Amino acid sequence: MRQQVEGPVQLAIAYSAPTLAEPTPPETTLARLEGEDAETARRLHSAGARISAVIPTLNEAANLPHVLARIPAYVDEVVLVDGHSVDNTIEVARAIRPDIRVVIQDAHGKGNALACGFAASNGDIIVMLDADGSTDPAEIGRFVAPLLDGHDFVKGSRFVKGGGSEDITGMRSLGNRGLLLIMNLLYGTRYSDLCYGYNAFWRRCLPHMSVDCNGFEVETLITTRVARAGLSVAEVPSIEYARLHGVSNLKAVPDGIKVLRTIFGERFRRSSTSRRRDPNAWRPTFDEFPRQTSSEVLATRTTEHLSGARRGVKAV
Ligand SMILES: Nc1nc2c(ncn2[C@@H]2O[C@H](COP(=O)(O)OP(=O)(O)OP(=O)(O)O)[C@@H](O)[C@H]2O)c(=O)[nH]1
Ligand SMILES: [Mg+2]
Repeated sequence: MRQQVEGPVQLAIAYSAPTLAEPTPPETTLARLEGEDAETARRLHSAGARISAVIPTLNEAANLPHVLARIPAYVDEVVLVDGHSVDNTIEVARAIRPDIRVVIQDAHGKGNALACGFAASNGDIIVMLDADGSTDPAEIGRFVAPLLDGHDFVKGSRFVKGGGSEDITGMRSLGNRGLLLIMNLLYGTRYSDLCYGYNAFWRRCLPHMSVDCNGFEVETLITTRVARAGLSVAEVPSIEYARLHGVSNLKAVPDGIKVLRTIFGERFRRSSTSRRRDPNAWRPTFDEFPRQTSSEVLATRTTEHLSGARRGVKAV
């Protein structure tokens, strides 16, 4: 069952978005990297491209030590988007990675979390991945290479050679295949995977994606909009591991129905004029934790929770 989480009241924070530094000079990064990672870092630097990793979290404290430790050194910014976790997800994240940016989503669901994370991120390349240990950050280089080769959007696929899943059940695999078939027929695409949360894209894709759904249909919404926009899409093999700790938030049948409705809805939707007029129309609002120590963060949250403080200044 999806968890109903009553989170603490959001923070009242005057916010100004940090900007990213210049891409890390190769000699600094390369000294710490080997093999494929060093090659990715070299290519990123010569393209002048900075990477943001956007990671949605809902009670993932137990999984973050594994996930954050595996993020390659060439990733410039990590944006964690929390959905009002009631464990110490934020404190753990900040303890492991003091430079992490912590964003609090403005509504509920993974779709809204990703939209807030994209809006908060600064990278030229954005990678979206999960916090439950099912997607391996060490694969990021594999996603980045086709972007540097000229593709707009790179989809992870569990069902091409070199990919796989430890996590997908027979029932879900069947559902995914059926939905994928409908997607490919309706959109004229030849994708091998649909409902997978590991993707990477250039920032310029964001207005086309214009994420405005809340739930787990978000990957489908993104895939259909990217296809309709005629963007150049590559698939790369990816291995989905079993969630390390905790329970899934996904409900196969209702979420499958939302995916189906998204496939049909997006195919027959007229393109949005408001989006064409205002390329920033997709940006949701979000709150961001300031760069405090974790005990300060905890104290602020607890005080505000107890006092019932209202949420405050929204970031833009
Ligand atoms: N911020 C935020 N993150 C969420 C929310 N729901 C899920 N997530 C995160 O999104 C990622 C994927 O969620 P999961 O519950 O693992 O769902 P899934 O990977 O689609 O399904 P499984 O294959 O069953 O694990 C995880 O990192 C979750 O913590 C939410 O409402 N808000
Ligand atoms: Mg998962």
